[in-house]
Amino acid sequence: MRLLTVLWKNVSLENIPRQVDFYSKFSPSPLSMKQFLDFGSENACEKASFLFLRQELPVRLANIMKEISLLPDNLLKTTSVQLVQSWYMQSLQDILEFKEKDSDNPETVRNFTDTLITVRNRHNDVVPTMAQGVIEYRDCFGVDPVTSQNVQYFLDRFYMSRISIRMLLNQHTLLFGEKVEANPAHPKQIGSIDPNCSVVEVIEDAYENAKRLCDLYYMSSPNLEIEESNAKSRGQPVQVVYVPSHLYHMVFELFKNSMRATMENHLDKNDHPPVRVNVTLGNEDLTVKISDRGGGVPLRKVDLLFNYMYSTAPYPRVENARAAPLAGFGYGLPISRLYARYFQGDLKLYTLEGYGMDALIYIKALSTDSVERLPVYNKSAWKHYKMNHEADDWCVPSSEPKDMTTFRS
Ligand code: P4A
Repeated sequence: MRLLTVLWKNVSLENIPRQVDFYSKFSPSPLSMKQFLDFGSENACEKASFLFLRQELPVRLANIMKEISLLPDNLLKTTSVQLVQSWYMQSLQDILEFKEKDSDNPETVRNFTDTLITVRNRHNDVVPTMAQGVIEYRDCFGVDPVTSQNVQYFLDRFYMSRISIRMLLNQHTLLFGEKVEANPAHPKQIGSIDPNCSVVEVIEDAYENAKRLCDLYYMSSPNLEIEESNAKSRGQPVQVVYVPSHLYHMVFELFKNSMRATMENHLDKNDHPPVRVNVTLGNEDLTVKISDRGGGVPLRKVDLLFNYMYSTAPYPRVENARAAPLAGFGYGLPISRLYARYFQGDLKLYTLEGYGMDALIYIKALSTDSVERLPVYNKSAWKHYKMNHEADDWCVPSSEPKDMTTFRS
């Protein structure tokens, strides 16, 4: 009976490893902002989106599933990673069922949208579940620089893949799904994209919500000072074609960090230096700088703030454990950086130890430059997992400076 089912239904879970091999041989196709907008314009075609996604989603899923399967056995075999892997297999199977269906049947196209909603919900808890896998691994085997580097490489690619897949799922369901999926609060958005995203409005919104958390915990909070400059159209507000929720995610995270550092660095006074934000639109870049006077961190520790293995709770984290609500931290910074990089931007921290931190978000000013940045599974990615880590090609500084008298003859 089982055999019959397998023969009859081309797509079965038993068959999934073969499907992963097959679809991972295709490279994902990065979309530009313009292409996202075109899918959502007046002549928006649900069928075209369906035809694109039933190929592209399996390709993106299979590419990253290949990388999951290359994880070190000790990590791959944790119950958490097994669970995540099973979600990916199930979702790949669910979507592949539409490969054999008639794209001219409106019911097929409607069922597809429902399937995408199911898939999106299935993957809601991927980030905390993966984090749990890292905790399980760390509790058993500890942290060493090589493992930390490999986990960093994998999770950056894995979460970037996830951001991109959710972007595709959200666009399709927001544009073509039931009315409940549409967003009445933002009628001018094309799915999750705002063609005229007002950067300062998003920043003020994120500040207010971070301030609320800060007030709850510290009974006070730093003020906000915004400076806006538009070098392209002087005096005009800075706008960009962007996903407001991505921008919100990044600045909310940075505000929480700046507020926490500011409050902890000025515990005795009730007068706190403000958090200063500069929003500038140039020809190529839109830059948001968030500056605080929270004392900064030593340069040596900046990379740790982006490190998945070191910043996974409940292991001791970078600083003290006092700041509970504002430290809802965990993967806040590394994932914010992925949101920035997803459309070819970046997020950088510049520390001035003893003074404060400058956090910079770079966003492409032109929608023609905003193209998805996607990981691809190939020989070069494969090497990263199979590489044997040889000795570093930089000297290890000795703690004892050599006594120069040694060299006297
Ligand atoms: N100084 N500066 C920052 C932090 C400290 C900071 C900090 C102690 C460290 C860890 C943390 C939150 C803040 C900042 C702005 C940033 C990032 C870090 O964007 O002032 O949570 C783990």
